[in-house]
Amino acid sequence: MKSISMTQYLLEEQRAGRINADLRLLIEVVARACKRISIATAKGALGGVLGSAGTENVQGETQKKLDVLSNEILLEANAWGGHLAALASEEMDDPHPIPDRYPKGEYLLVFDPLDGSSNIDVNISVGTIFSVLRCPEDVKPDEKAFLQPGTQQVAAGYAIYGSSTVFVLTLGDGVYAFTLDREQGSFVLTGLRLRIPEETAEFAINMSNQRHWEAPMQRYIDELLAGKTGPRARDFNMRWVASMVADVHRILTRGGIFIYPRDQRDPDKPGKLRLMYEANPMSMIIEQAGGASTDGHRRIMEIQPQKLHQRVAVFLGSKNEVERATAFHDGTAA
Ligand code: AHM
Ligand code: MG
Repeated sequence: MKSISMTQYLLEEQRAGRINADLRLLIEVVARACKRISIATAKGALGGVLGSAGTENVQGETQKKLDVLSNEILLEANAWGGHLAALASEEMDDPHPIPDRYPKGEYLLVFDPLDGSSNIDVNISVGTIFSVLRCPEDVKPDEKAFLQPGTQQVAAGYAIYGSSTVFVLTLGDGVYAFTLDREQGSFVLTGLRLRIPEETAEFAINMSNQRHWEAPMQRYIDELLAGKTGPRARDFNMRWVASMVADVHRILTRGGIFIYPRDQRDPDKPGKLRLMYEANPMSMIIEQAGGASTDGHRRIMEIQPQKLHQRVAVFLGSKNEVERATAFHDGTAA
């Protein structure tokens, strides 16, 4: 079978009138940046990219060298194309305007440049997550312009830097996967209209936080752990990579449920993951593949963001299991 490159796939989407030239360029530029991040990640110790950068981001997390480098790669790649009004990132306090010397476009790009940073130094999969929004007309591209619910995303995707590098994309009509051919240097279409099985017997959660969870969450997981002799009458398997991209990629491939629940450690942090550049893009991908995504109460993509770096509880994956877990929280306050 003749292989189809991402460039060809995007050009065909443009010819069919499903995307415009600017959105095509935007996706190509993000994919090119991901290729550079993939190369830097794969060099590991030889590239001098491991370890801490000695700085903190707006969330008070210590930045790794590769967090900082990946952020710079994405900023630099996207500055000059004329397709963006502004960018925002997990690693920057405020949105980053396009420099005055370059033309501005109609799109906003928001990303987590290197998700799963705690896995960089131990050679476990990490990734880049991104979301594309339209900048409202005649509006300054400041933080307010970004505060749109996930249903407004025009595209979303991630790149996983694992044993192979895979770029997963949705333009709002199905989910497509492209594997990086390292010899050719290009992304090749390897997954068409991916679908997540509705039923699953696999869950992903950081069990070490169990004592901090709310009661409905504790009950739901207790039932899974009870296995064959419990109320669910079957055994469940558990996986937790601690890289959201890797856990989501597994779920996209063979099903499962991923949960990072709200907990009682810090009342200012309803969950760990960030709405705009982790939960929303992953929710769009999961829903486009036939899965579901909630915060335990409502559909994540319908949440009106109040802040760029807002956190949210995340339940996503196989539809029936996400609905069951969400039902445990019905009637309890969000
Ligand atoms: P990061 O963006 O700083 O890397 O944090 C997000 C990551 C997710 O990829 C992952 O699901 C989660 O944090 C793991 O958290 P924990 O270490 O609490 O299990
Ligand atoms: Mg992250």
